[in-house]
Amino acid sequence: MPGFVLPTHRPALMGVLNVTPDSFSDGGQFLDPQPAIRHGLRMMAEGADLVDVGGESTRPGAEPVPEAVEIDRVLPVVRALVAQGVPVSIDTMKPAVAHAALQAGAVVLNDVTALTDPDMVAVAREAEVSVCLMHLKGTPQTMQANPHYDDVVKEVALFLVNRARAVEAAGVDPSLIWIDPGIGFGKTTAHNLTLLADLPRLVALGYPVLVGASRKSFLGRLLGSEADPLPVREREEATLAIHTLAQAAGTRILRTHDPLAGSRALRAAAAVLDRVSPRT
Ligand code: HH2
Repeated sequence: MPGFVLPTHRPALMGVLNVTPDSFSDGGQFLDPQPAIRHGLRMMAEGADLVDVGGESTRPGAEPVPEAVEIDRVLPVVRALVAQGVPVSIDTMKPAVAHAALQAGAVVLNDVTALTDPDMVAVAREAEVSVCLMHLKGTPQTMQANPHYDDVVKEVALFLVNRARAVEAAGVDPSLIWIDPGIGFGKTTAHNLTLLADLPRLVALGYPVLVGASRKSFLGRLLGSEADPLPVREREEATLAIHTLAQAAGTRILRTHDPLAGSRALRAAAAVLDRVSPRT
C-alpha cells in the first residue's frame, strides 16, 4: 500500500526535523546530517510515528533557499532515516526537492503551498505517496502582513476542498490526501483560535486532518503579550493542550517538536476518548 498508513484509534505523531539554520524552534541545531539523523531516530524512539524533514524554513519572512542547497540539506538525512526503517515525510515547496526525497523513499509529501505548482502534482501522482495539502494565505514572506478573512473557517475549508478536488482530478488517489488548516500561516491569533475551535468542520470534509500548532508564535502571544511573547522553548504545555483538543475533535495527524511529551499526552487522551460513548 503506497503512502503512510494512519493509525485508526489515535492520531499519528509527526516529529519535526528542520535541517535549516533559521527555523523558529530548532533552527541551526540539525544543519549537519549526523545530528539531524540522530534526532530523527531519537524522536522515533520517543514516540513519533513519522519524521517530517524540512530544508527550508517557512517562518514569516524566512529567506528562500536555492533548490540545490535544500536538496543537499535534506537528502542525506532522508536516505539515512529511510535506511533505518523510519517513515519519512518531506516538507518542501519545491518539486525537485520532493522528487529527490520521494525517490529516496519518503512516503509523505508535505507541501505548505498545497501542490499549487503543477509540477508538484506530477511528482505526487508519479510517486503515489500521501500528500498533505496545507492552507497558506500569501507566501511565507508576506503572509503575516495584516491577514484578513470574512469567515476564516469557511474560506480555509473551501480552499482545501478545491485543492483536494484539483489534485484528485490530476490523478492523485483521494485516499492519499490529507488536509491542514495551516496554523500560523497568514493568520492572526484570533484566526488560529477560530480554526482550532471549528476543527470538526474541517474533519467533516472527509480527509484526514493534520494540525501543526507546535510552539507557534500565537501560543507565545497568548501566554505572554504581543510585545513580550512567551519564549519558544516554554510553549510545550500550551502545545499539548491545543493538540489534545485537536485530537478530541478528530484530527488524524499532530505535528510536534517534542514527541516524548506529545506521545504521552496523546496516549492518555486516546485512552479516555476510546471510552466516550457515541452521541445519539
Ligand atoms: N508548520 C511549519 C512547517 N511545516 N507543515 C504542515 N503541514 N503544517 C504546519 O503547520 C507546518 C508545516 C512551521 O513549523 P517549523 O517547521 O517548526 O518551522 P520553520 O518553518 O521555521 O522551519
